Amino acid sequence: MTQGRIVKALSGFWYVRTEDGVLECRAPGKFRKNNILPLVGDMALVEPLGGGKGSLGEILPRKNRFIRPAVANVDIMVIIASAAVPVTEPYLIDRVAAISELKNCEPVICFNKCDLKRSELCGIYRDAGFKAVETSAVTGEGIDELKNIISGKLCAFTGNSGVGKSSLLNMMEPDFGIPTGDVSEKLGRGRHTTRHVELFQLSCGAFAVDTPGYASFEESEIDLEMKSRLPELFREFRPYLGSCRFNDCAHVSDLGCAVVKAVEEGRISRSRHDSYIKLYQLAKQLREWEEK
Ligand SMILES: Nc1nc2c(ncn2[C@@H]2O[C@H](COP(=O)(O)OP(=O)(O)OP(=O)(O)O)[C@@H](O)[C@H]2O)c(=O)[nH]1
Ligand SMILES: [Mg+2]
Ligand SMILES: [Zn+2]
Repeated sequence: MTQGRIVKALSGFWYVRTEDGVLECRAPGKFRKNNILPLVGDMALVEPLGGGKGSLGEILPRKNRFIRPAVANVDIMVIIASAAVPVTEPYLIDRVAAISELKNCEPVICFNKCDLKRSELCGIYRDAGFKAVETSAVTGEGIDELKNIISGKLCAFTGNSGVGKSSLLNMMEPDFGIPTGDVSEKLGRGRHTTRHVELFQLSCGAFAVDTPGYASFEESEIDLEMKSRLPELFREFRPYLGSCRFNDCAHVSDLGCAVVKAVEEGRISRSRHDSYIKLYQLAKQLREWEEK
């Protein structure tokens, strides 16, 4: 048995980088029986079978795991957004950021295509306590800053289709040559250029997962744990939690709510609070449904 990291998942094969190179592996039947789904980013024990092939033996314990993108052991979630076409909704950023916080994974917000249009949102995220970078995969602006942030970490590049996840990776390492696609084609046919999840090793010492863009984050990530912890998953709410008039304050519109007061006084951004309300309502439905 040798140990390695799963770097790609494609059509029922897992590709594991080991000391002897990348091995193409199948999962044994016991994985399916025990409901074990290996993920890109996983550390695994592998039985080499010769000829560049192997068999997965065991998945080592994970720091965290995401359903969509399907990745494990993510240190940093790089949420790529764009103010140019295709424009990213703040709600998408906030949803992914909250889910990342829940899983002990640091969200970093990257406003790409700044050569076309600068985002007005960057300040909102910096004020809220996030690292936020403006980048361009065309001019190279912000690329070094992004490299510094992700250096030595396993990070996942996420964001709606066409924001430039693959282009940014290519800008960082021209050798990657990852296929990228035309935005108008993506919008027209709703097609993703990137179809599978793959982990790339960067010369800055980072490991980056390129993922297919998605229209909506997997709702199964929004569970009861997320519901109970939702307010603290919005990091800029934390100083106010505990100062509301009612202990069971939902921080939505309640009388005497310290969070709502901070929104009204401009200390918390309204768009972040709007996203909180949407997630709160989603999570609330989930509980009502589960209790039936
Ligand atoms: N002007 C400009 N165009 C960009 C930038 N980044 C990406 N693009 C263009 O946007 C289009 C989509 O880029 P991709 O890198 O394929 O986007 P993606 O996020 O990987 O998309 P999916 O794989 O479908 O999820 C391509 O035509 C890129 O050339 C940028 O910073 N500036
Ligand atoms: Mg892509
Ligand atoms: Zn409150």
